[in-house]
Amino acid sequence: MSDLEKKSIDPATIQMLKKAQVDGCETIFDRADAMKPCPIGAEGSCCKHCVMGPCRVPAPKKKGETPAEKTRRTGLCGATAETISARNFARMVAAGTAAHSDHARGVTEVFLSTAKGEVPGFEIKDEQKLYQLAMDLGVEIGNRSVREIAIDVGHKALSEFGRQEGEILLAKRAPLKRQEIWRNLGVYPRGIDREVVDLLHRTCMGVDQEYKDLLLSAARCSLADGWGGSMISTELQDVLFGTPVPVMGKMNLGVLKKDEVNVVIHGHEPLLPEIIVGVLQDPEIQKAARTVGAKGINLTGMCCSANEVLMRHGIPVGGNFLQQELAIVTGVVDAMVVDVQCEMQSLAQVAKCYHTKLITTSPRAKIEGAMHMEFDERHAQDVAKKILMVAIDNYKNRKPNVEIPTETTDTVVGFSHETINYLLGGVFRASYRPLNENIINGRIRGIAGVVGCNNARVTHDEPNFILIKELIKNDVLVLVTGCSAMAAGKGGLLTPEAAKLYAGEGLASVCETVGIPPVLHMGACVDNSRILMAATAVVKDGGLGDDISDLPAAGAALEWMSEKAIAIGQYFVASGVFTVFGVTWPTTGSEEVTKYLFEEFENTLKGKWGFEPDPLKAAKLMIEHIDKKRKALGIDKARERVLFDMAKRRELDAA
Ligand code: XCC
Repeated sequence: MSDLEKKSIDPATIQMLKKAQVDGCETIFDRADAMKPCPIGAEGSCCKHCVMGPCRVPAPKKKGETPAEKTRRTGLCGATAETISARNFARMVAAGTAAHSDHARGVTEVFLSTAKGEVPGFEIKDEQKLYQLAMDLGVEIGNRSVREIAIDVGHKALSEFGRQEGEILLAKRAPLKRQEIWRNLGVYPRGIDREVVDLLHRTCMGVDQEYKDLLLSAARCSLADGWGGSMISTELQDVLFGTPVPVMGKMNLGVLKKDEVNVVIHGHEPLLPEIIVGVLQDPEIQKAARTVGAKGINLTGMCCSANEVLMRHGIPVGGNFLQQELAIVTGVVDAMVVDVQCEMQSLAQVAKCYHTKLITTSPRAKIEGAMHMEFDERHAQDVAKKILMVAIDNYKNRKPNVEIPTETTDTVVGFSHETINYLLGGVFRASYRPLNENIINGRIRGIAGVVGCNNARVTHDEPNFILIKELIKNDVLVLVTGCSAMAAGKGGLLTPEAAKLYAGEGLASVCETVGIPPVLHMGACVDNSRILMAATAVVKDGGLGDDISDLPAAGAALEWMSEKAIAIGQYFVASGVFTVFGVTWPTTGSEEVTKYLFEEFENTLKGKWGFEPDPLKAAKLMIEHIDKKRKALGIDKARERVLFDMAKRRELDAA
C-alpha cells in the first residue's frame, strides 16, 4: 500500500488525492505531511494570553516531579501548568459555543422576520413543533394565530442570547435530577452570550486561576450551547424547514455529475441552501442551464450543510470535511457556495487549480480570493438565483482534466427524536417505551452517540467507521451526526440492511422489526441537541433511572478537530455522558487537569471525559461503561439471557 493509500479508507478520496498530485494541486493531506503539530500547543501547555509570553510550560518528560520542580514550571505571571491548560481548554469551549450560538442567532433572526412576514420564500412549516416550543418557552397558545405565537417564540428565543440572569429556558427540558445537579454545582447556564463572555473574561490574564473553577465554568458555558444555542437552532430550523423524517439519500463524490452544472453547498447554516433548493425548480434557471449545454443543475452538499439538506430534501452529499478540496479536484464543481465554519481557506487556492468559483455568502466569513455574494434574507431568492447563474455561466470554463469517482452509497437518514418516537411506538402510541423495553430486556445493550469531524492527523474515516461497526456488533444502537455520520453512510451503515450484515443479533432483531438502520443519522452538529432530547425522552419514559447519567449510554468523537467538538463533548459530559475523544487530548500538559476531567467530573457532574485514539479500544471503554450502567440499573442479568454463543447462533441460523 502506498503512503497515499493510507490517508483514507474511502476509495473516492484516494482517487482524488492521486488526481490532485497529477494536477499539481496541494491539499490538506500534503500539508499534514509537511507540517507536524506543535507538541507544546498540542498538550495545552502554551499560554499566549498576554504578550509577556508566549510562555511554554511543557509536561515533565518523566513522572515523579518534585514540588520544587513543579513550582518552577509556570508562566512569567506564575500561572501554573494547571491554570494554563484549563484556560486553553475553556477557551476552546467558549469558541465552540460561540460558533453554534451565533449560527442559532442568525436562524432566530430569520425566524422572527418570517413570523412577521418580512422575508419572502421563508414560511413556518411545522406548526406542531412550534406549539411544543411555545409551551417550553412559556408562550401562550390559547386561540392565538400561528403568526402571533411565532412572533412571541422568536422574541423569547432571541432574548435567551442576551439573558443576564435566571436559567436558560430550554434547559428545563432536561430531567429534573440533572437540573438539580447543575443548580447544586452552580453551572446552570444563565444566558448564552453571558456564559461565553464570562468564560472569555475568566480566561484573560490574571483572572480565574483555579483550574477546577475554570473547568466548571467551561461546563456551564457548554450547557449554554447544548441546551441553548444548538437546541434553539435545531428547533427553529425544524419549525421553518420541517422536522426531518426518514428519507433516502446518496453519499460520496460520485454524486457529482459530468453533464450537469454542479453546485456544492458547504458550511452550516441551512437558510440559504433551503432557498437554493426551492429556486432550483424555477423553469428560467433550468432553461439557463440547458442553454449552456448542461442537462440540468446538480445540487450537492458538503459537511453539515449537506446533512441539513440531505435529511430534509434527500439532496445528495458530496462528502465530509476532508473531502471539501477533493470535490473541486474532480474538475466539475462549477460553484462552491460557503457560509460559516469548517471552510478551509485553501479552497480558494484549490479552486484556482481548476475553474471553480468559490462564493462566500455570510457577512461573518469572507475568504481572500473568493467572490462574495452576501445572503440577505429579505432578498434570499434573488441572491440564490444570482448564485446559480454564476455557476451556470461558469460551466463553459471547465478544463479537460475532469474525473469523477464512481463511489456513491445509498443511505436512509433523517431520524429526529420525534421520528424515533413515532417509528418505535407508532402513530397511536408514539413513545420511547419499545426502545426502553428492548434496552431493559437486553436486545439493545445501550446507546452511543458517535459524532464529530475528520482530522488530517489520522486516516480519514477509519476511526469513526471501525468504532461504529464495533459498537453495533455489540448490540449498541448508534446515533450519528456531523462528519462521522458520513463516514458511517459511505461505509454502508446507514441502511436497514446493515443491521443484518453488521449488527449483533439483539440489535439486528429490533432494527429488522422496526425497519430502521442500526446507525441512526440525526443531522448536523447543532443537531447533537437532538441526542440530548432523545436521551431525556428515554429517561422520562421510565425504567432506566432518573437521569441521563443513569442510562447505558456513551458518546465519542474519535476524529475531532474543531473547537466546536470540544464544546459538544463538554456539554455531553456536563449532561451526564461518558464521552471519549481520539486523535489527541488537549490538556495532557497537566496531569491534574486531565485527571479532573477524566475522573473527578464523574463525582460531581456524573459524566466524564475519556481519551482513546484506537477505535477498538475506545469501543471497549464505551461498552464497559454501558455494562457498568446496566449493572447499576439491575438489568445486566437480562442481557446475559439473550446472549447467544456462536454454536447457538449457527443452530438458530440453520433452523
Ligand atoms: Fe466541521 Fe460540522 Fe466537525 Fe464536520 S463535524 S468538521 S465541526 S462540519 Ni460538525
